Amino acid sequence: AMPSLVSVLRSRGACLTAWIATPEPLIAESAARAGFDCVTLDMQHGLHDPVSVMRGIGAVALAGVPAIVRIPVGDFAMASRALDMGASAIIAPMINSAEDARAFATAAKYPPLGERSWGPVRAMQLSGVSDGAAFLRDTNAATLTFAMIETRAALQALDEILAVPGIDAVFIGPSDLSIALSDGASVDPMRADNQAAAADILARAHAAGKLAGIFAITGEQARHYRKLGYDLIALGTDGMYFRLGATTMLAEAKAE
Ligand code: 3PY
Ligand code: MG
Repeated sequence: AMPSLVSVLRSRGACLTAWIATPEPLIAESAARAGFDCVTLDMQHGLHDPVSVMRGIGAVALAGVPAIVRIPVGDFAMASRALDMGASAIIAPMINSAEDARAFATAAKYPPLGERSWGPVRAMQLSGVSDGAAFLRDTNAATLTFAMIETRAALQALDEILAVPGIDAVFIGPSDLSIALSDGASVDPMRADNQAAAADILARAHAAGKLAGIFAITGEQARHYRKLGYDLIALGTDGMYFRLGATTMLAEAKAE
């Protein structure tokens, strides 16, 4: 059976996730086999669609690590579908109010936390749980909801978002947050004011008993975030892995 992100977090403390935009299962499986703790399939800026998410989750499961899906903005029905296909967690972008957070939780959690509709055939097969009652009992706790905090509105509503019972975690989008905090003047995740805002979000999430994740563009940034205590750290994207590998190998080949 495919391990859940919750169980991997429990055993390792923090997880590094690959971030895959290309809707090809072999790319997701390769990332899983490269040693990431989990693999995220991106439907917001990546090219994944419902069918490639279904196939990608299967490929990641084959490699024995959990899959996460980032849904498109506001497409909370997709959160239910991705969970039905066996996603271990959902990252929802641009959660800017308690209302957004409640709509997300409503789609992602079974009653009494939400109103997720029943139909988890693939998820049950991957989890190895064949008893519907047991799956219903355990799944709200085993599948994580990450609300992305990446606007001024989200920062203002943070405590209300954190108070929504079906929201398990926040996930900081440091690029969008840096654009928002500079009123569009710059995109710079490491800018001091942006890092201070991120540290504040992390502290408030943990104080509320919720998990916190963030996106890192380099290995060095990811190490920095690991030391700060983030629970989930996304590292780069498939495009970056390809480019970095290709340019490094070409430079070696062309060296005198
Ligand atoms: C952001 O940095 O805005 C993100 O959404 C990271 O994926
Ligand atoms: Mg973003």
